[in-house]
Amino acid sequence: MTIFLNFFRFGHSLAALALWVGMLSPTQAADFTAGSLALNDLWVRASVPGQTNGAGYLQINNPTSSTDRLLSAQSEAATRVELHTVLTENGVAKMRQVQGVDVPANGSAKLAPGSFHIMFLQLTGPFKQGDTVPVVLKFEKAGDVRVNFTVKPSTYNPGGAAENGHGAGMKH
Ligand SMILES: [Cu+2]
Repeated sequence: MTIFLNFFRFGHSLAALALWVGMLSPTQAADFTAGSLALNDLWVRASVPGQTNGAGYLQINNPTSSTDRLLSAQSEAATRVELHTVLTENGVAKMRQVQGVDVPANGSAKLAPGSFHIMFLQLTGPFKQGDTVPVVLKFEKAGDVRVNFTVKPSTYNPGGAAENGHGAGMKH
């Protein structure tokens, strides 16, 4: 913050600040960026035979002092794309559509198995391991950003946690 304060103290314009931030961006190791948001570890599981839906996950880091919000996602890989979370009711995990996923200021949002995810409904073709799935993510403040989700093996489970099958079984 000291550097930011110095910028204002020395009377640089907002445009100069924007340019300075823009020059810094390439040094960030994010897979993708949306404005100041860093998007990392974007993945889906490879489809298993008969599977018609898929779920996408990613990590969103927000280094700014204002909250942002993931509002929606679009992709040619599915007939419809929704934002979902997983709620447990009477011991049964069920997916529910949500209107957005908050990305707190100076914080992060993680879309991960068993929680928030991008739901790909009625895939136009199976997700194949090693392929990428192009998606446009829409943020309230950072705007639209085109990203690619990497297709991991159908058994991929980075959290290692027991999960209530997100593949063919879970009902919408
Ligand atoms: Cu879902």
